Amino acid sequence: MENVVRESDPTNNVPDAIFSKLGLQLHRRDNHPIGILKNAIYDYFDESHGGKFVKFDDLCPIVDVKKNFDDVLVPDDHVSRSYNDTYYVDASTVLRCHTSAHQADLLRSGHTHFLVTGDVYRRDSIDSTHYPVFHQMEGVRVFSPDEWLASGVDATSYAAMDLKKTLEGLAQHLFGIFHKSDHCAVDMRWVDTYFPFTSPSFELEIYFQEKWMEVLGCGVTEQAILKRSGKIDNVAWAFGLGLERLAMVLFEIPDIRLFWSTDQRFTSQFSEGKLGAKFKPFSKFPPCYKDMSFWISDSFTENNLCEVVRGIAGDLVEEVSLIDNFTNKKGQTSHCYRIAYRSMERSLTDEEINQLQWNVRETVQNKLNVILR
Ligand code: FA5
Ligand code: MG
Repeated sequence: MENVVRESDPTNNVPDAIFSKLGLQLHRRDNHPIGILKNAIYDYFDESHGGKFVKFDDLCPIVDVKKNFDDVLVPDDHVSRSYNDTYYVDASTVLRCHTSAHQADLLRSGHTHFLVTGDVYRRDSIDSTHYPVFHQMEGVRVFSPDEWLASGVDATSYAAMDLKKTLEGLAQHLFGIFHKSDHCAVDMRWVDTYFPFTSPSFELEIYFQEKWMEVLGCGVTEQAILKRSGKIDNVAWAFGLGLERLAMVLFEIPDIRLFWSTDQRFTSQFSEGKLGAKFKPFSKFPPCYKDMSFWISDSFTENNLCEVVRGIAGDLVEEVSLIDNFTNKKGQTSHCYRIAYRSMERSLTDEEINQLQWNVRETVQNKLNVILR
């Protein structure tokens, strides 16, 4: 029945593979790395804030556009609202693209310290640290004037300082020693950034697999959000952590697809409360690379390409990367993408890969309005 409804609704862009992830709730499994990490973060907040943080981990991921965007001040023309970036169930309903979708409601109902953990959904690129379904934990803390007045600094600086201190404390709790030491467990840095719902805003990056990887976004909550929930004299901070990315560092999990593996060789390596366990790769099969070049049209987007590739190859695709891009004298633009195929669980045959690539080429040509070269 769902299929009938979904296919007849032109505003629905949720493929079956994504739809089938709804309800799996990896974050509520105590023996799964995502659940183990969630519980460790709970422990940290319980210890540091005496159990003041109220926890939510079962809020429905299907939300109104209003909750996901308007309530957190995302402008009407912001890219994240587009069908290219977000999964729409219908014109006014989305699969939440962040746990920030619940901030405003929880503030309105009077909460001042809370954590929201859940599965979130995004049309995105394909590589070892991006997956269309992942898990975030949102944290929000509201301060009352007496908390910053005594400190002598202004409300915003006070909240920003407390935010960074709290998250550095979390990093210390999870990884041991915080940066700037030769003996540190991980290298981290703060980067200034922009979010519609916070100002100032920051990201925390961790050095992983020879690159800086963003693990969370955070900042001081925009006053408009607090005012709307009746908190006129307050200041607040908020953060949203990517649980997969933190878990990859903590458990040394090399590829984000592994979180979805039901292979015993993966699942048996993790158990409740064991944060330190390092993942032992059970195999490393060779990747197989296939390149494809085409003339793009104005409507071409990389997210659409990734959606097609994932629709055909599923978790057998490891990475899609643009390796060449040029515009000729006639103004036509050509892209060359390299697709890396590799299973996490077995060897792929040449035949199998050729068939996948053939299907990808055909579908790209038919659906994406491009001309293969
Ligand atoms: C947000 O989602 C903001 N809502 C976070 C926030 C909350 C900021 C509260 C301020 C206040 P961002 O789009 O950067 O921000 O995503 C947050 C984290 O989710 C990223 O740092 C990253 O760790 C993770 N993430 C984002 N996209 C993916 C993806 N495709 N796969 C896996 N993890 C991802
Ligand atoms: Mg970001």
